[in-house]
Amino acid sequence: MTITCKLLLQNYAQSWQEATVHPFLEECQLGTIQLQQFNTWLRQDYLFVLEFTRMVGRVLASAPPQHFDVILGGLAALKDELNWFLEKASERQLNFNIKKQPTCIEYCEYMQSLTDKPYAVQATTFWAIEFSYNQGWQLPGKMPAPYNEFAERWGNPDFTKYVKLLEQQADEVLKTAETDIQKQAEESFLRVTKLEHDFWQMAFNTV
Ligand code: HMH
Repeated sequence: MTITCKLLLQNYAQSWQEATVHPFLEECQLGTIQLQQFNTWLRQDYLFVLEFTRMVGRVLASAPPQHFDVILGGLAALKDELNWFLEKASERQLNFNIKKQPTCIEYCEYMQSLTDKPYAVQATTFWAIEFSYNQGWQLPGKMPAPYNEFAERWGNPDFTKYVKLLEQQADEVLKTAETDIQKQAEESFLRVTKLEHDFWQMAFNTV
C-alpha cells in the first residue's frame, strides 16, 4: 500500500493534533498569551525560519524540474517572511542576538539531517512543516490583534493553496517510492509532529 499525506494525517491523528493544537495558540486566540511567551516564540521562530529556508533550498536542489515552480514560490514567500519577521521584531524592540533554545536547536539539526534523505522524504517533511502552521494558526478561530496578522500569514487562502500543492508533490513521489523510503517519510512526519509540539511548549514555558 502506498502512503499518502492524507493517510499520514489519518493514521497519526493524535500526533497531528498535538502538533497543531496547543495552549499557546489557544491563548493567542483568547488574547491571554503573555508578552514574554509570544516574544520567545517570535525570536526562536525567526531563527527556525532561517534554517528552514536553507532546508527548502536543499529540497529544491533534490527536486525534479516539474516541482521547481511550487518550491520557488515557497522560497519567494520565505524571502518576504524573513523581512516581515525583522519588521515585527523591530516593532517590538526585540533583537536576535539570542541563543537558540534546545528545542529550536534540535529542530534545526533535524532539518539539516534531511539533506542526505531521498527526495520523497524531503518533500513529505517540507509539506508537514508548512501544513502544521497552516492548520495550527487557523484551528483556534479568528484571532484578535496583534495575533490576527500572524494567524493570517499562515492561514491565508494563498498559503493554504501552496500547502495543497506541496501535498500533491509529496504524494506524487511517494507513489513510486520504495517501501523503505515510504517508511522513512512516515517516520519523518512523526518526528515533525513531535518537534512542532515541543516548539510551542518551549515558547509557552517562558516565565
Ligand atoms: C516551528 N514550524 C515552525 N515554524 C514555522 N515558521 C513553520 C513551521 C512554518 O514555516
